[in-house]
Amino acid sequence: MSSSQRWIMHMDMDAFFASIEQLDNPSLRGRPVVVGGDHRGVVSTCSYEARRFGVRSAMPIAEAKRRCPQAVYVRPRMRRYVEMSALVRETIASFSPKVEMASVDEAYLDATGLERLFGPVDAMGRALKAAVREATGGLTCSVGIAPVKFLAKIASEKRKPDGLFMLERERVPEFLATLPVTAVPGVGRRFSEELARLGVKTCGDVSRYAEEFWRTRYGKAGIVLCERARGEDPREVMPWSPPKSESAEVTLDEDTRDREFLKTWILRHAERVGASLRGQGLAGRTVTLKIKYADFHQITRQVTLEHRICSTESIYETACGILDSLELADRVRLIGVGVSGFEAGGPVQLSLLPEKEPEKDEGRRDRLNRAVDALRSRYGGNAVMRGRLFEPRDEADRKSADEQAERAEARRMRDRH
Ligand code: TTP
Ligand code: MG
Repeated sequence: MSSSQRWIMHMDMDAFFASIEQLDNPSLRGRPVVVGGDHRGVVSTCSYEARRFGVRSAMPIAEAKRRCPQAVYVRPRMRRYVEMSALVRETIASFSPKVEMASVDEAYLDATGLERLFGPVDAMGRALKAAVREATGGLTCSVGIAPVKFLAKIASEKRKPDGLFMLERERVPEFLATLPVTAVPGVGRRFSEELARLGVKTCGDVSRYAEEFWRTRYGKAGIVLCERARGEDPREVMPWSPPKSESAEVTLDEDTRDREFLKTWILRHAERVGASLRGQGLAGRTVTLKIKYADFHQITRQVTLEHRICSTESIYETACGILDSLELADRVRLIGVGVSGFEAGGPVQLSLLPEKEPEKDEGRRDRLNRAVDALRSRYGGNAVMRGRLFEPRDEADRKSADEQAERAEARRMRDRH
């Protein structure tokens, strides 16, 4: 067997939130534990002990209580889970130069050509499982190994919990022959119903129709289905690498010296840059204002803050501060705002920052901003307009904003999945 065979490893933590609760509170170990019951009133996840009673993720808590009244019901502690997620990421990073965290509790690793370091790829899988268990103080994960990404993910489900399943290249055809099309990423309920009407239930069934049929009938989705059904998945493991900066700029329709007007653009830029940073879990210390005058002369001015920011308000305030300190030499033709100076070595988890005042404040703004981001991604870019730029004034307002932010956080975790 050639050592250059491509191997993709997928690891997924077992009952992630619930296992952390059991780890942190030994009295919960071996017992049915259900995590959830926030405002949405649904199960986030539950321990394998609770799954025996038919409790599942996304089930209403009330239904879970009917099925398993004896379970211990706990509220999610997102901050702790994110912290654990970062620890898992650091641990598995030592196994391959190409690691892609695909959600809070799962990752792909490119395991190609690493035999000299770890031995055969299944031994590497076992070593990774042991490393995760040790680093976390006892959490287990399941590992799937296959020649391509989507098969590796399916493989990691096969022996859950605490399992390892390896799908060798030679066995891929027989594996696909009986694999339900619903297991292929991108085949949702509607598509699978249509496929069922065509008599296509398994990946093996897909080849009953020519590729041309799939292409003309379903376009891109049809081609992808054909590829996956043949065991092909060209997607690479995409290691995350941070951008150096995030910025937005605009060339104005008419040159202007109107500072208030320029500030409306700063706000829009702050909104865009902030949303992008938050989406990537980034925050930066340096804010840059770029201005091009009517005569095309261009200047940039930077401010470096003591703490990292990513909220729209903080970016806006800082960039406006720079503008206020500027003597405008001419009418302005272009205005841009950028944020840089991200912490080296990976995404910043604002929720994990020590609660120093400025960053704590930034944390609250961040949560508020995320609520807005979530609404936008759900209802479109213009669905939420900022009626006011700063925090809610009184306590009641603040509470509801915090609640909203928490809800968005939960949705974000779910959507990522
Ligand atoms: P999963 O990996 O889907 O579930 P799990 O780790 O709890 O269990 P398994 O052993 O089957 O992998 O999701 C990871 C975490 O994401 C999970 O612990 C809680 C959270 N989550 C939700 O909050 N809502 C959901 O609907 C799902 C599916 C997950
Ligand atoms: Mg999991």
